[in-house]
Amino acid sequence: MKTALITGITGQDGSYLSELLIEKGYRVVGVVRRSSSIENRSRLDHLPPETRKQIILQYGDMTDASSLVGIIKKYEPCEVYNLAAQSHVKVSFEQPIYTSEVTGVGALNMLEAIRISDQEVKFYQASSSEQFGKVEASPQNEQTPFHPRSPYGVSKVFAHWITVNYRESYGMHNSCGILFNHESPRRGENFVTRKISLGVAKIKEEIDNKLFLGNLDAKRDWGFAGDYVEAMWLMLQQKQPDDYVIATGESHSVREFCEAAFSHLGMDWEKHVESDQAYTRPAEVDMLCGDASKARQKLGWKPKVNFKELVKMMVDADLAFVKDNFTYKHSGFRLSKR
Ligand code: NAP
Ligand code: G4F
Repeated sequence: MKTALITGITGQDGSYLSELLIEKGYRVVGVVRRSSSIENRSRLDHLPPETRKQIILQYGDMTDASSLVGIIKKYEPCEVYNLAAQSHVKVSFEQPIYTSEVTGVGALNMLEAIRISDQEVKFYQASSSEQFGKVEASPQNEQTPFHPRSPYGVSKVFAHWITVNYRESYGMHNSCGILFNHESPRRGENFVTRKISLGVAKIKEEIDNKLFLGNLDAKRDWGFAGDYVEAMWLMLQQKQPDDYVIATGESHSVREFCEAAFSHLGMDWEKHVESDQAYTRPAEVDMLCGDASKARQKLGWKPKVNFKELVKMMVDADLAFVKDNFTYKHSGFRLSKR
């Protein structure tokens, strides 16, 4: 049985990738951080017991190189997917050094752990469209120069180039997936799409009345996370390692996402959305749109879920979530069940 190691297994992508790899017959080892609560396993909670048996959770941290060395030695994975990161762009302005240690140097810690193990490992690095930042061409492809706009983006550029450097220097099978924004009902609640879908559901159920957002003009190329983890796996099945842009090729503004989400539940977004400077960033990425032709040609990958379907999927899931988790009290307040 093949063993795959996933860092960031408790995150959005980690959970979808685990399911995919288990379906394909892998034993999955996931790196988890020690936390005082077990809440951060919630994205794996829905897995049936027989699937859970194929997942081993092992304590470790991207900033603790010795833990990564120990994990590679102990489990001898043939594929390593490095998804762990402090992945929130705005938070990276508040914690720039921490972000660079986890998101940037963390990747190098893993590459070193693999290099000194002398094992044959295929490595996937979760690169990001944030690396394009203040875009120098549109749509962005593998040749577009990087111009990151945040400590997160800069850290990802470091992780990307060190991955390429270890490929060129040591002949390692390292591939970078430059993934554009991808979302799902499992998206963290402080990313804009999920913030909107959850906000819409709470407003529909009269738990809230307003949704406060930052820059509505920003445009993103949004796809579905379940489609994108398939591309990660495909990259590691290639004979030659390489770097690929993964995107839908369609770009929509935050405003358009709001319009689509509110109108799906028969509401007018303009009555509920208000602007709040607290959610803007010191430097913004105005517009991202990816060209995934190389992935289509070489990996045979293309997205299956379009923008409208994604919005509907997220809003429907959050409406069910809100109905399940919030209850009406006769006093007139609605209280969270949790
Ligand atoms: P996510 O939901 O924020 O998950 C991040 C994961 O990293 C979590 O499992 C988290 O663990 C883990 N982590 C954070 N700090 C760590 C540390 N010091 N040591 C070990 N693990 C740590 O992110 P995602 O959306 O799934 O994205 C996966 C990867 O793709 C990230 O690297 C992200 O930067 C990158 N990416 C994402 C997108 C996107 O649109 N989603 C696009 C391009 C690239 P806890 O649960 O303990 O916090
Ligand atoms: O949802 P976001 O926070 O995602 P962002 O910054 O594009 O980063 C995500 O995608 C990257 C891929 O390009 C990943 F690498 C990264 O890890 C992460 O997953 O914000 C999207 C846009 C931004 O322009 C932001 O300014 O939405 C705008 N926005 C407007 N109001 C908001 C809000 N973003 C957040 N999080 N919260 C708001 O209230």
